[in-house]
Amino acid sequence: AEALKARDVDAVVIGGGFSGLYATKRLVDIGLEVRSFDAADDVGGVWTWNRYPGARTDSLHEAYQFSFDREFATSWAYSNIHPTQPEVLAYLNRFADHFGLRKHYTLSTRVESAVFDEASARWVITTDGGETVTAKYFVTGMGLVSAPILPNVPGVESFRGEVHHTSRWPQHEVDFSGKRVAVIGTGSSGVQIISAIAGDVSELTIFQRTPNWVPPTGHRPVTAEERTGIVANYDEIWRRVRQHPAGWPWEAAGRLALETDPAEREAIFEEAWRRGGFSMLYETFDDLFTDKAANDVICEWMASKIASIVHDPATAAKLTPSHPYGAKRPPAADGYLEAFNQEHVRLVDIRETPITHFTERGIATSDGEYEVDIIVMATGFDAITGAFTRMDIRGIGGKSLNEHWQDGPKTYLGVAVSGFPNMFMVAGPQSPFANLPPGAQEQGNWIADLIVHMRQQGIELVQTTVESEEEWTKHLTEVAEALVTRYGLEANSWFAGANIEGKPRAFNVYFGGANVHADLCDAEAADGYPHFEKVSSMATIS
Ligand code: NA7
Repeated sequence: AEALKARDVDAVVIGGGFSGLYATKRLVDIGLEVRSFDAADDVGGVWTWNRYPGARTDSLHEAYQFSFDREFATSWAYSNIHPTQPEVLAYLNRFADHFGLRKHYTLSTRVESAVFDEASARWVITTDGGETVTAKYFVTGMGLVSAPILPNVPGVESFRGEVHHTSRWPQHEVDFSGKRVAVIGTGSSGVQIISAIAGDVSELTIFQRTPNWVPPTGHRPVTAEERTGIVANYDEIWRRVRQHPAGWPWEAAGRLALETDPAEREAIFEEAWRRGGFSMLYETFDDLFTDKAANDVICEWMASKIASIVHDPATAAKLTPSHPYGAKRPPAADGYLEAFNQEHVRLVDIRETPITHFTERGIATSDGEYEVDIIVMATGFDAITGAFTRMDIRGIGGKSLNEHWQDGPKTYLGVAVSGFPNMFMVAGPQSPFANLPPGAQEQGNWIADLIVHMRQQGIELVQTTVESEEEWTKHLTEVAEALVTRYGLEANSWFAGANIEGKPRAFNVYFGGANVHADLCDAEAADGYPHFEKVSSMATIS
């Protein structure tokens, strides 16, 4: 069947997760011939890779899906309020099946390069399967966190036990029972797997570089009433999602921490902590991002919570972050802090005692060797830009995207890049940090609408302008610097490219709100795409 797939198509899409699947669907809907690729052996995007114990989204069940097809969206429901990895993967598979998307995909195939050929005004895409495909439109949906990184210390190949990166988890179950296990990294993946396996292992050693604020998830089954509510309140849920800065089905809290009486504040924090997940950040007070003093109040409260849960004061102190809440992507996990009260769980602060190298038996730090059977790398990703910079993408004049982004990404609205005509990104660099599926749907629709517009107007190519890119990058940077997200630079946040030595320090995501971004995208379309140059043939583009 593969051999029958066309080598010259209207559009190539990279990615089989939320972004790529939806873009594929929309482009097929408007009548394009589409070839889509994914390196994984099945559709599902990051959810095919992140199979580690405890993996789940922090997004809420009713909004962690697409809304465009009411019947499809209400024909089933997730079973837990924060859907688990197997359920999200099942949803994406069902989505691909229901809309007949699989036939467009070439799986287990990594796109290695995408080069714009000026003579033919087409994108030339080559894969690690040795195939070359040409297309008029090139659309990426490669994921924000899909290019994994390992610690920058030597010797991992000499370790005799098992090593797994959370996002390259094996298909088979890893048996942790009775094993001595090391987990490196305490981001979202680290805290999830630590909570999930702490009770099974004989020894658990956690290597922490930067502590995180980790509220519980409030994980529980979706109630029968909530299930009915998804159908009954469908329009209201999605109206809220569209209007919320992070794409949650929530309203603003409508109150400020600094204007609330301390006793009432405590009660609000306590209740949000009980509800778990992003409630602490988005359902308590509206000034946490904008006002460092307000953020200090919630951090102080969470610090006392850590001290009340973790028995050993020295461990509690090490687990307490110094950065504002929201300056790094905040994780959530149930029983994470409690795990440190177990005799067999210990915390190694690698700022005090850095990892020097891996050994045959385990991990060596400046303070000695830790012998283990399994090492879990929960060390994260070359986030946001890594999927792009690990490929060879070239636009007009052979200019490489890597070069264009050497000081950090530059895009217009996170969707388009100057000098890279007819290339569109879903959830690309500089797009909003928010609940992903609704954003992927917005952007997929927007791209399809633009292509329809091009066809109606006889436009062959569009590219955004250098000025538009500068304008968006400037605005995005000003927003990030006005909020507590500015502390992300010091806190190793991948929001700011600061989790990797040598990576350009630049804000990679938009913190001005998914709602604001969607409004800007809508206006851009309504105004006839003023931030784009439109050409009817290659001769007029420069
Ligand atoms: P994250 O959030 O980037 O977390 C990675 C963790 O690994 C974090 O604690 C890092 O410390 C730590 N890390 C990274 N490099 C090293 C080295 N060299 N040595 C020790 N520790 C290291 O990735 P996740 O997979 O947890 O989550 C990614 C996103 O996926 C998540 O936010 C959700 O949106 C879904 P650091 O904080 O950088 O000092």
